[in-house]
Amino acid sequence: MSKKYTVTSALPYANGPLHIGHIAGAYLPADIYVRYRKANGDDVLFICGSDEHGAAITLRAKKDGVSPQEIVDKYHSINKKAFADLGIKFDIFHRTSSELHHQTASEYFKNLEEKEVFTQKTSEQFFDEEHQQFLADRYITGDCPKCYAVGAYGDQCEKCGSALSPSELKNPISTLSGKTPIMKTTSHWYLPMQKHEAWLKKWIEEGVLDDKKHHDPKTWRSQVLGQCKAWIDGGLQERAMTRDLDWGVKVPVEGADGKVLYVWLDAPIGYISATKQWAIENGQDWKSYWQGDDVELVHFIGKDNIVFHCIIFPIILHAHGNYVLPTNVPANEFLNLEGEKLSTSRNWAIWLHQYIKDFKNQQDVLRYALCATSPETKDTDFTWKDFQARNNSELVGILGNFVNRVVVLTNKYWGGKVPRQRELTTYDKEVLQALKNTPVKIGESIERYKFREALSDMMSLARLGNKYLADTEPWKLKKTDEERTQTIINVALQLAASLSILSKPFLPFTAEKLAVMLNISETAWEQSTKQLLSANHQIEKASLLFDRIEDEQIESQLAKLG
Ligand code: B3M
Ligand code: ZN
Repeated sequence: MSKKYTVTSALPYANGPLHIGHIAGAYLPADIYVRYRKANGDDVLFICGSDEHGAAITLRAKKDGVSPQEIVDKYHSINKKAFADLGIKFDIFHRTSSELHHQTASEYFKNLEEKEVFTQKTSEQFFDEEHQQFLADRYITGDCPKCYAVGAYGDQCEKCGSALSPSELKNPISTLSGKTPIMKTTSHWYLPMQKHEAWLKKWIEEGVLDDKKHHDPKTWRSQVLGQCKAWIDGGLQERAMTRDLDWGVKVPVEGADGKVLYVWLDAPIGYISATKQWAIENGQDWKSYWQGDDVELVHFIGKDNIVFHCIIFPIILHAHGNYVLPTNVPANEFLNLEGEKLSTSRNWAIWLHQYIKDFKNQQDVLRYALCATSPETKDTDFTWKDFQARNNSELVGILGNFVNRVVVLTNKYWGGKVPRQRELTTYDKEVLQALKNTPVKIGESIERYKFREALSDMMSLARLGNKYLADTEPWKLKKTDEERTQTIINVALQLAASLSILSKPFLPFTAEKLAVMLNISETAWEQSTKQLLSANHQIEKASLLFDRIEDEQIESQLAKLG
């Protein structure tokens, strides 16, 4: 059986639109990875969907005075469209409010409950008497015990960043009624993570699972391993897997009325239910992407989701049995904007749907800028100036310029017919050698989740093409040496053709335009190592791949911030 790749991107909460921080964190790298693997002929399934449960959604609904369902319906479709507009091409973009998901998560919980994976326990929790409701952490505000800021949430103080639990807050207030909540006894299902410490440690630190080699820990990013180790060494604890809330997947046990699964239990199961939905729609077997030795599961996420994907979900998968565990979790660090943390409430963000509106047909410019500054090993900064410079000097100046020159000359000299290659100089051979080697190099970088490096290798090939033309000056040779001119343009055209395949994971819209311009249909990665254009092949007229971005556009974007 051939290997299968199940690739997931974090399910975005359907409580607001997407911004560039989300895209850089979990979606663009995954899309590049998947596009490359597909071009490589691998069997890949790319899974995502909306995370539609949890207090983030109910709070948002309350604020807007509408039902949670209305909120998730609205943002599910906005986000689904924004992803498609940017060329983030999931095989399925599902949703956790769907019946299939509820059923899947519910069965999963029952399975674990029967295996006695959970412990049940009662505790005292905040309760709003006026609303007759237990209060999720986010529903309680109070004074921070660490920095004394007012308005800290039950799970975190946004002023000093401390992680809190609701009982630590001074002067707690229910956000529902504005009154002081009382303490009331409630019972919940807990996951005793400490029981799983031994095998988890082996799996994470040595890449060994059930006495078998599972993956090479050296292939994991150091910050991911670092976070996992810190969690494990800090001592794993039990964590409640259910909540008193009326929005979510109902706890499928008698007498558990008013309780739902913790959103971080149900959301990752959303990857599985999405796969089921895809399988139904495509007449496939979902299990073959989740079970069996030949499956590689890869989770693309932001760093704030590491513990859920590297510890909690693996415990859930392992406890159930049969399921594969992730072979890698290439989590990204954060992307800042103009030197500051992205903030939804301060509108310090670039919204994806807004970008798509303001920069028509320039999706690839954002993809390029975000990949080039991808926060793979540390937090990085997105600035509009950098975005402009990357477009004007790299996309327009290098890739666009190279393609334009060679296509224009082919049309001008030979009516768009690819000229013949004659005797090759050492320089020509060097260029063709680079054409042969670069695809392998890019592929290796992508397989190691080094997308910035991969992008830079792709651009190096375009840069080489540009330099080759500048050095050989075929426009000067045309009058004196027809054969030499033909050879140079042929070689340059071969590079351009190869770039139409190599640029596709990063710049899919541009790659398509380039393929149309060169009138070629090859898309397989392996083809990009070859000279794809034969003599006399007819190409189209030149059209610009990229447009310059002017200062005024950048200034008007900067004015929108904050
Ligand atoms: N919705 C959290 C987030 O966007 C969450 C991811 C779920 S992945 C299963 O940070
Ligand atoms: Zn604080």
